Amino acid sequence: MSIRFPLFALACLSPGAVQAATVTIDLRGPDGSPLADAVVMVEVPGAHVVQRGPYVMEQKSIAFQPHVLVVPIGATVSFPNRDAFRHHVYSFSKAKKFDLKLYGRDETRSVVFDQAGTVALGCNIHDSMSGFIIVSSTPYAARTDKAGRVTIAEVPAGGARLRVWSPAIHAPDNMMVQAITIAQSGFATSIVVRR
Ligand SMILES: [Cu+2]
Repeated sequence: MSIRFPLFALACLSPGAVQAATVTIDLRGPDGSPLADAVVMVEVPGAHVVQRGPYVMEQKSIAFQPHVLVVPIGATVSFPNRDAFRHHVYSFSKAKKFDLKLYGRDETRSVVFDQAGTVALGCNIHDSMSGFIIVSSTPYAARTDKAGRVTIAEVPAGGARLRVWSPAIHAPDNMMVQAITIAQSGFATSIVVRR
């Protein structure tokens, strides 16, 4: 699934306006298989996030769904419980610490994520429950699909910083960072995550 954020600057088509390009990234794991549920963020100077909620992280069938959710910084995320029993959702992550004490079926709680970074979710009752909320400071952010691919449209051409997050990336914060240059014709690359 790719999430696309329109760029308001596109409305300005005067000469000298920044061209918008499409960024396509193919991610593969160390064994060569497609890396799904990774998050690609393209940081562009001066770009501001846009809130396009609602952002929802369900507890369903004793799992967080989706497993990985990308939200812009400042987003309010709701955590509805769709199971017939209670969950107790928490995070100890630096980007957001919170604790949603036991609540039952079709009840919900919400949390505002006001700091960029990775928020690992857990449930106090069900140790097997694991999920992630990636809080992005750039509007050009999306999750890789089952084919390990992400396509982000309307990114301003020019210098940018590419961030890739996946638990499969063995680096601080599971994050790979590299400088890229986005041509007006677009930017596409394949990245193999090393062990
Ligand atoms: Cu639970």
